[in-house]
Amino acid sequence: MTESLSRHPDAPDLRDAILRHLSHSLGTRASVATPDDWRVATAMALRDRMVEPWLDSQDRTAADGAKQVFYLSMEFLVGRLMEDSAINLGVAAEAEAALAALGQDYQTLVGTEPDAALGNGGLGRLAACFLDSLSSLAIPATGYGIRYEHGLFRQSFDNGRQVEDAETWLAQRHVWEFPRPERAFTIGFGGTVETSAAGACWRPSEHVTAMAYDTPIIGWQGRWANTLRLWSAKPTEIFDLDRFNHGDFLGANAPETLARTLSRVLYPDDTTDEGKALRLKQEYFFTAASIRDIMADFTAAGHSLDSLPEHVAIQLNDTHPAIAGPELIRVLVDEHGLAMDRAIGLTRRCLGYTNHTLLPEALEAWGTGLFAHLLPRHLEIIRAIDTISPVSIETHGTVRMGELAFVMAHKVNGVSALHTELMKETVFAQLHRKYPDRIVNQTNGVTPRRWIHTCNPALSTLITETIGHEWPADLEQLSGLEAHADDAGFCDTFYRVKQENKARLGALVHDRLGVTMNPDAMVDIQIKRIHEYKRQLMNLLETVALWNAMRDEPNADWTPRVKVFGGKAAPGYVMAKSIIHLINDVARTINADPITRDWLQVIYPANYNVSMAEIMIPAADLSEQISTAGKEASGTGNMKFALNGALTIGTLDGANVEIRERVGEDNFFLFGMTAHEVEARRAEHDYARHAISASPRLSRVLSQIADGVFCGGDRERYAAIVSNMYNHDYFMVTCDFDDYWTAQRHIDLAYRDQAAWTRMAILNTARSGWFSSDRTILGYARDIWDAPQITHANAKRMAS
Ligand code: 26Q
Repeated sequence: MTESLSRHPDAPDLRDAILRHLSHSLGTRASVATPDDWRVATAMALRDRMVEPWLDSQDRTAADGAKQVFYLSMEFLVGRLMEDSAINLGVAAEAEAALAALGQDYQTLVGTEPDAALGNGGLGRLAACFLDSLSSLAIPATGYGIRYEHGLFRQSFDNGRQVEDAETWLAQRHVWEFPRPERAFTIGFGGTVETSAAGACWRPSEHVTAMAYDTPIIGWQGRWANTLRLWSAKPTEIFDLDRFNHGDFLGANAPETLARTLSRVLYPDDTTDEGKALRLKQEYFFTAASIRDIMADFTAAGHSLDSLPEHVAIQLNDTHPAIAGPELIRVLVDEHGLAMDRAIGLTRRCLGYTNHTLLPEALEAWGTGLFAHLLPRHLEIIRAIDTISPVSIETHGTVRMGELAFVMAHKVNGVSALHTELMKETVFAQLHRKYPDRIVNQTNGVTPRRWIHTCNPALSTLITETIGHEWPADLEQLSGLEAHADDAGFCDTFYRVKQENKARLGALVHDRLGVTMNPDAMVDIQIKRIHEYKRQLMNLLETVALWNAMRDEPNADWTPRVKVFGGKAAPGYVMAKSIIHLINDVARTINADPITRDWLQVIYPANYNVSMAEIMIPAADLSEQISTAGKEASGTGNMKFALNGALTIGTLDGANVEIRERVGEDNFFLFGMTAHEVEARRAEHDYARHAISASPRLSRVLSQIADGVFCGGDRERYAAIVSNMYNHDYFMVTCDFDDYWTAQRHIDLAYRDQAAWTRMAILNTARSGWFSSDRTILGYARDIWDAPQITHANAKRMAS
């Protein structure tokens, strides 16, 4: 076998590499290999192709002495890696042919890879898109996070109720990562601080080891690869032999137990802050390991400490790693002997902070007592920062992480234009007055490699045939499609691509739920975490109202629809779980109704995740982005839908505002109150009761739910939901309902003119190129990091 790693592989090269890995890495042969053996051998063959560009990228960065970006995030929701890797390496067709020659189906193998679900939702997926863009743009960067043994829980439905099970992505072999036992740091917790003339010295009482696992993140066309470095907790000592010898068998296991729990599981709450000690320990664990790692490389390079901000940009993905500020100060003061004020100044020039929410219940705060107990030296440092801060970080017995992150960062950014303006008006109003240049906007984006090219191959082919092959690296080129919006041949193919993608979703739905989707129906999708502010309930109430209308007039000419839902609720979020139960009850009732069966179906497959999104988004005609205005910081699913030619029904919230500006108001279905109108309405007495009595349609639906129409007459089951609508409709479902209904009926009419609809869909794709995460990352690099792009990266590799 003469396979060469330095030239572009053809199918026989990859076939040989797969066979070599089957035998030499997995100890088996083709005749007896299991499907998982084939998947792993293929992944290894692809991984081989990443190593050279990856090591070259590291060499280039070191040789240039270039500034590096360190992206600290509790979550990286990467999903599967096989297909994206093959595509970014430019070897997808070769891999498919190699496997075919071996009697294996590439798509089937791809589908058996477990999703790496190391995140809850938008924030984690954004981090994964950013990694892809940082590599595709050849910006030297490292993503730092936690190698959770168990990612986000697996969701199933038991009689319509959500059930959670532990997720086990590592149960199948995971070959994308390289364990680095030599990259390990001891992380302390608790203990005391000794202060002497020489300074302060923290003596922790507990220790764990943080060990690195590195995953290469290969960029578009395989020119550059950055590293995702995830920390796993290991015991500093296997067990306490002394305690064991004294008969304390359980106590002897204590170091092991602490270590195992630290990186065991991802917290499944995607907004509410529960203030759990283990969560704070996780935050400190991965942040401290990352800071130690950054400083180890920085000092090894021989730079002076004063030049730290010229070499290091650290981005905090929300406040979860906000302890990075005090930790870096601690290292500079206690370990390198810097004065406190100098350390604070240097640290601030390194740090940037991204805020992802304005919801008060989601702003992290920890009890001072817990902080003093776990991180006594950091509390002292925070008190020192407080002496120069215009607002108190420590107040009323809590340490507020938002204020800490703001004060310790030189730039603070929101994730959409509206969100950034609301940040200035609300949570950070006082700090913004004091530091008017600190808050900047960086509207989110998504990677076009995964979210068009990989997940929608038919659309990708059509785009390439129409405007050439450069768009995945320069997404604004999609505007070139606009010239074809009136070209009958192009429109016809665009329409057929959508129909094919609907058929692909139909197969998934049939497989999971046994329901046959009407191929002529409009596919209307809402996929995201279940939250009251995202208003899945409003969508469902409208679904019931539509069902009523159809049954009232069974001879009318209805526009057929499939309403698709997907998403998980935090296990402790009772109202969200009740909404899931209601969606499933309504789905069962409506799908069994012979009167409406040709017009209305409700589909809710369990365990929505990245891979399911990759099937659903390309199939959508209509994207539901219906949050209460002012509550959704940005949204990123909204962008994926628009890029894949779905029209949006949405409020003026988050990035919807910017999507509408770009695609044009005629190609976007707007409804609902604005953020300021919402605030004003909330001050009105009994606003929900007024809205309900003014809407016979809504009153009827709420009565049906109260009467137990969807659950065999059980009047108790949804009493809390109904009472909430009347008495505490904080998220204004009732007030926006009629406007939402009206917008939906406009959509019914619009969909009947397929040519006009397809034209609008094309304009959505053509005008959404700005929502590439490449544009977002270039914005961070320019406005926050001052980070370079290494141009002509590995040019010689490309030439060959
Ligand atoms: C905090 C404390 C304790 C336990 C969990 C958490 C926690 C975990 C995850 C808090 C928040 C999150 C995730 C938040 C999130 O995903 N926010 C979303 O971020 C997206 C990317 O910017 C935006 O598009 C969405 O609008 C925003 O909701």
